[in-house]
Amino acid sequence: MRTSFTSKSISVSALALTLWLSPANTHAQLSDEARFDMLSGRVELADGDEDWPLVLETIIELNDIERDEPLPPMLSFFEGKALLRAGQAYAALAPLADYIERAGSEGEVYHKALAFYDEADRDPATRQHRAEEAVEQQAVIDRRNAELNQLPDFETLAETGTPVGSSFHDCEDCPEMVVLPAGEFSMGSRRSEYGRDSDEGPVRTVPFASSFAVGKYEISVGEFERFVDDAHYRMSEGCQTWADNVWTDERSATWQDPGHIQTANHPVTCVSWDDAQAYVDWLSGHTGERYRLLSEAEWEYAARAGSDHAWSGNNDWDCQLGNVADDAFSDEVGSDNEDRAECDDDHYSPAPVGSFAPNAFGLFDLHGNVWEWTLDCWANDYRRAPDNGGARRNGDCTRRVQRGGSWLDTPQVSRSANRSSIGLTTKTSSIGIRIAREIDENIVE
Ligand SMILES: [Ca+2]
Ligand SMILES: [Ca+2]
Ligand SMILES: [Ca+2]
Repeated sequence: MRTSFTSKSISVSALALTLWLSPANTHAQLSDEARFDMLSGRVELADGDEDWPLVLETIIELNDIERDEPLPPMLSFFEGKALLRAGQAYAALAPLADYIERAGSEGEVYHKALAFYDEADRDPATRQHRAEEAVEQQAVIDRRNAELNQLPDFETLAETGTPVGSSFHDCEDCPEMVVLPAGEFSMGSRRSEYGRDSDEGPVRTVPFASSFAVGKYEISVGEFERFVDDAHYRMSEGCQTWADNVWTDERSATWQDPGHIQTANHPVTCVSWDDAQAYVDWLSGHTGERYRLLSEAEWEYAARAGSDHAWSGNNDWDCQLGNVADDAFSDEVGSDNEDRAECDDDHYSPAPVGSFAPNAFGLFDLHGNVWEWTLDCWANDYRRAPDNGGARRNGDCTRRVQRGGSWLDTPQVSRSANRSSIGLTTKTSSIGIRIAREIDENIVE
């Protein structure tokens, strides 16, 4: 049973109270650990006194102390209870859920936490909040559907003028595609680029003889769901998910439950290269068009969108460019990687697709959010790579190239030139899908 921290912390609480009541200048001299114990004791006493504002105020102070460990679960319990009693039922749900998940035993406090959670869940204010959220979400979906319904199919687009840069889709529920121009670009990075790895060279010119189309967004959970339902597609068990600062092989994790919060509009993750292949094969059959993953060269061409900078159009990262490990991420996981983005992009896990600015080709989320599978077999550099923009079929074909970095990688990892590889059958909560579609028709440039 865990009605207080530990017997040690009870005696510490008494000490803490003494210190707390002593002159204010004593506080400034306390070590972070002693201050933590003192404030923890204050929370416990304030809870006993039913002084909910003081509980909440003190937990904010505790959060400001720099420590390697997350706050003890018991503090989440006190926070949830205080919020509930202070009339903030909806806000109480998260800390109570955190306590229930991390409690580690099912003692008296655990059952109290369950009861508080139920109370907060049934509260009219929570219901009101949920109803408002549902209305907002529906409005986003309606707006998106209205946009999609106005998209032409490719033939109509090709008849009506200059399709390069325009969007189309091949069926009502099909992913939105953008026509990229034929052309050439310089693939790879210069030695002076910060964060560069030796596998990003030798730099070479890659031509694309004809236009092709690229998915405007990463494939979303909703789009993948249509495939799974229609094809009755079955996937292997498990996925590597990121929890408590480590990768865990989670048997119960799936693309529907990848260990982070998601809606139909979030990018699908926990999909293997084979799953991505199955998706494009299904979409090709469904539409009668040739859909596939991008080659690595096509991916970098799409990501650069005419730019030779580290990130499309920029040599300095800013948080408008995409969803990477940023201040929000560091706060959530309690880590402080010095290469993380020193700004707040507002997402510590994947963001709904299209939440950030598009690049000059009108494509979203090439930098960060989720990694994207490409067709190519892995090789350590570009020697012996195809010179026509196609996919590499020599090298280690048990591994495929992934591009673009993700929500838990640094901005350097999301650079246009960065490369990485991952086993064909591996699924992680940081890798997803972007698709290409071949175009046979003559394009008006
Ligand atoms: Ca982020
Ligand atoms: Ca991405
Ligand atoms: Ca790399």
